[in-house]
Amino acid sequence: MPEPAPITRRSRVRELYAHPLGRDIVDSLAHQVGRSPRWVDNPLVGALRLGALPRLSGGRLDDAFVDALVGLLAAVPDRPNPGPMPLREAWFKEAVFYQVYPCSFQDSDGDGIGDLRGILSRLDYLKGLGVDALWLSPIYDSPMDDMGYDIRDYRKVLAEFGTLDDLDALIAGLHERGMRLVMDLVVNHSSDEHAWFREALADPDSPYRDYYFLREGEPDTPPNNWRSFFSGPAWRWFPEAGVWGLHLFSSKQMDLNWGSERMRADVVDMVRWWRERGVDGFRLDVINLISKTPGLPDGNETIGALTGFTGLEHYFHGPRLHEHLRQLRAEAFDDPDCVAIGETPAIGAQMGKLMVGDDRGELDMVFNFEHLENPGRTRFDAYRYDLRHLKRYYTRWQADYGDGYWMSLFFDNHDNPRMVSKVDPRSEHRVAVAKLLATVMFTLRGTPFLYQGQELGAVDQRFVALDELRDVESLNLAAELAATGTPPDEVFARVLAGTRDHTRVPMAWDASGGFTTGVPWLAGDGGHAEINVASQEGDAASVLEWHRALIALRRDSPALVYGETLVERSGSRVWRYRRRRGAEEYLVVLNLGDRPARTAPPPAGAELLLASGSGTGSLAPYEARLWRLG
Ligand code: ISL
Repeated sequence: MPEPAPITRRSRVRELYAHPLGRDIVDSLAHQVGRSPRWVDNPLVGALRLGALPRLSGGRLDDAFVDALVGLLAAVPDRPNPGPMPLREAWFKEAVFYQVYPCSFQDSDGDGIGDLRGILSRLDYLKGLGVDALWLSPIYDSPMDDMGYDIRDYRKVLAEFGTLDDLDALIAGLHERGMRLVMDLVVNHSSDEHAWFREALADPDSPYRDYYFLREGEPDTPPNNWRSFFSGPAWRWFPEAGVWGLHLFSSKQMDLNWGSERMRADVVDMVRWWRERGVDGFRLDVINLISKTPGLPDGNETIGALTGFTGLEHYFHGPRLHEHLRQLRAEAFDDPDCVAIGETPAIGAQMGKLMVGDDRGELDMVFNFEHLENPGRTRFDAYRYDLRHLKRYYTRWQADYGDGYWMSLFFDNHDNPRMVSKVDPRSEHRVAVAKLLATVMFTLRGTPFLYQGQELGAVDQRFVALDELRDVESLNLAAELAATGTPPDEVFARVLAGTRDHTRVPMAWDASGGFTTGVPWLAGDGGHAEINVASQEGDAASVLEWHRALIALRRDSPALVYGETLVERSGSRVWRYRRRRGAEEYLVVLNLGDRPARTAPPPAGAELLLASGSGTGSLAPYEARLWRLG
C-alpha cells in the first residue's frame, strides 16, 4: 500500500478523514457539536481544502486552528494495520472484570472507610456472581486529594485501607478462588507530597528536578495557557521555590515528565515490584496523556473553546506516546498474561487501535468514553440519554475493530453518574434499563467491566446540597461557576448532573446498608434502601440474578466471547444483533425506548434463554431478549 501523502493546509477534508488521528478528531468534534460525522461523506465537504476552513466556517475556525491540526497530524505517522490479523484467545477476553472502589466497598473496622480486609470478606460474593478479575482503584499511600489518584508512595498501602500484608492476603484470596487482581497504575502524575516531588522542589540540582515539569518564572505569568481538567490553569505557583509546576488534574497532582529516562526506569522498577507481588495486570490511568509536546507550547484557543481544555492537542496523543507504551510493555509487563488496560480520555477508535492492535506491543484494551454521552452533551448536562446513540456507536466500533483489536465494554465507573439514571430516571423503568445495559455488556464482543453496585441496578445518589459532595472535580467546578456569578441553585444543579460522587457512595449490602458499623465517609447508599444485595439475591426477577444468569451463559458460550457480530436491520428504536461462532449462534433483541415496540419474531426453532419482559409479541419498554439459534 503506498504511503499516504502527509497532511498539509492544502490537503482535503477527505484526506484528513483518511488519517487515523484526523478521523478521530473529526468524529470527536462532530460528537461534541452534536453532528453526525457522516457529513464528511458528502463529496462537496470532502473536497474542501483545510486551508479554506477558516473562511468557510464564518470565523468559528481560524488559521491557527488549521496549523495546530496539521502539526498534530504530522506528529502521528502511524496507521492501524490494514491487513487481517488472526483472533488471539486470551484469559482477559473471556473474563468478567469488576471494579472495586476501595473507600466504599466494605469497611471491616468501623472507621467508615472501606478497606482491604473488607474486600477480602466479600470475595465469595464476587465469585458467586461470576467475576473473574477484580480491578482495584488506587489503594496506595496518598493524601487523598483526588481519592487516591494522587499517590504519595507507590510501594505503600494507605493506612486506612490496611497494610501490604492485607494486600498479599487479598491477592492470595483471589488466586485461591481462581480470580485475578488488576491494580490501578497512576503514572501520568504523582502527589505533590511524593518524595520525588518534595526533593525536586527543594533542590534545583536534585536528580528529581527533571521528573516533573517545573519552570522558573514570575507568580503572575504561568508558563503557558493550558487548563486543568479540574478547573483553572494547569499550573501551580510554588512561592518557596519560585517555580511553576504543571498539573493537568488537581493542584496536588503534579505531572510526571516521561521525557526523563530515569523517571521511566523508576516507573518500570515499581511496576515490576508489583508484578512480583502477584498482581495480574494494570489499569493505566489517563495513560494517553503521558507524552507532552516538547517546549510545552501554548494551546490553540479554538481547540480550547471546542473541547473546554486549552492545551489538549499537546498531550492527548503526544509525540512519544507509543514509544513509551512499548517500553513499558517490554520492560515492565512483558508476560502476555499480564493484562494492560489503558484509560484514554479523548481518544477515538483509530487512536485506540494504535494502542491495542495485536501487532503494536502496547496495550490490550483501552477505555473510551464517547458512548457515555449523547452527541452535543457533556457529563454536566442534565438530560435523558438516548440509547440509539449507543447502538450507533457500538455498531460502528464492533465493525471497525477486526480480529486484531479488542474492546472494553463498560457503563458505570467511579468517574461517572450511573448509566441507568441517565437513560431513564423513572423508578418504574429502572429494572428493565439495568437489564438491557447488562445484556449489551455481556453479549457484545469485548471484555465487560462491571462497577460495584451496577449489578444491582444502583441509581444516582439523591444529594440535596453541595456540602454533601467530596469530589475535588465537583468542588472545583462549583467554585469556578460561583466565581463567575452563577446563582447557587444553578451551580448545584449542574454539579449534581455530573458529579463523580454519585457512584462513590457506599455499596448497599442490605436494607440497612451493611457497609460499615460507623459513619460512612460519604453519605448515601446508591439509591433507595431496597436496592441492595440481600433483597435481590435469590430473586429470579432481580437485576442481580439477571447479571448472574448472563455471566454464566457467557462463560459457557465461546460465540458470545469470540463470535462475529452481525447487526440485523430494524427500526431505529430496536437493536437486533447475532453473535456467531461455528455452529453456535445467539440473537439479541433490545427495545431502546420507553414505549412498546414491534419487531419480527426470531427464526423458527429459536430457544428463548432470557427475557426481561414477556418474551413474546411486542417488546415492552426497554425489554431485552436473548435466544439461542443454534
Ligand atoms: O471523568 C472523566 C471522564 O468521564 C474524566 O474527566 C476523568 O477525569 C478522566 O477520565 C481521568 O480519570 C482518571 O484520572 C483522574 C482521576 O481523577 C480519575 O478518577 C481517574 O479515573 C486523575 O488521576
